[in-house]
Amino acid sequence: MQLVTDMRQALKRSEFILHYQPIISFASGRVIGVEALIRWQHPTHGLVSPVEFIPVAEESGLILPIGQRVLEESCRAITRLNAQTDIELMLSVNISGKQFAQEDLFDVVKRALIVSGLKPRNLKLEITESVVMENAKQAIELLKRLKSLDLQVSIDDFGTGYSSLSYLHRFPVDMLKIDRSFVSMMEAGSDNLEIARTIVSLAHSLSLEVVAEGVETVAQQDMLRELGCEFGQGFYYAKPMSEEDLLASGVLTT
Ligand code: G
Ligand code: G
Ligand code: MN
Ligand code: NA
Repeated sequence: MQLVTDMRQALKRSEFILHYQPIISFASGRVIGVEALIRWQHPTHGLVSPVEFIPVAEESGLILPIGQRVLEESCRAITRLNAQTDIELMLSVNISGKQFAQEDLFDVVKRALIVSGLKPRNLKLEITESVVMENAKQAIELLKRLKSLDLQVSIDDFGTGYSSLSYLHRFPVDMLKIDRSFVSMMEAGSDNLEIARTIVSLAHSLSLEVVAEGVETVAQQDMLRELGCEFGQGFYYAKPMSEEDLLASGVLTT
């Protein structure tokens, strides 16, 4: 397939770049971390969204070398940012299903931490609900092993998978991320508001923190804060941007 050949080239030519989207604390109004989001800086097509190529990268196995590059580069970038600013940012990195099933994920993560010098407590791995639930027993073992590195784990796109709620407490995770589909149409009296409320209360009953993704309006922020959700991420605060723009934008220091 042509796309796979192109992606192999892109990897060699370093056409994959990372953008970082701020995550804000509702309590302080400050940026507490960023999520790394990959883009393909294509020589003719411009900036290509991961939606277009991550599924093919998954299928072809290219997600493994790409994912390793993402981990190392983002850990290095946040180490640099943390050295240049007063704040200590957390870095969230998406781990796909195939990466999570990879034999040496533990070694890949450990290596990224060592080569970058990022403090393990400042790294958070985002794994989707459907991936962790697919093979729950193995997932629990791998998560325990990863967490022995002193990093954190969040369950991404929460609410869209098929969590056995009775099972959730066995997962050694730190945070749930409310999927943006629930935030998008969250109005007073809506089903989405009730779903968000349920997720926050479930999370807190398990001593997990909650971040809402796709926050686009002040109204959404206020409802989420009212529910007790701790963190928000979305266009209302900032779009994903390059490391350079993140520093220049001033969003980290305000
Ligand atoms: O940034 P954007 O909204 O276009 O991202 C779309 C999807 O691509 C999201 O579901 C996100 O989780 C996924 N994605 C973005 N960056 C990465 C990455 O570095 N690795 C993996 N596995 N998925 C990513
Ligand atoms: O699946 P994951 O949560 O990793 O995906 C994050 C994706 O959501 C990124 O592609 C990012 O660009 C996108 N995104 C971030 N903030 C917003 C937002 O406020 N609204 C919408 N529609 N998309 C967002
Ligand atoms: Mn994510
Ligand atoms: Na998500």
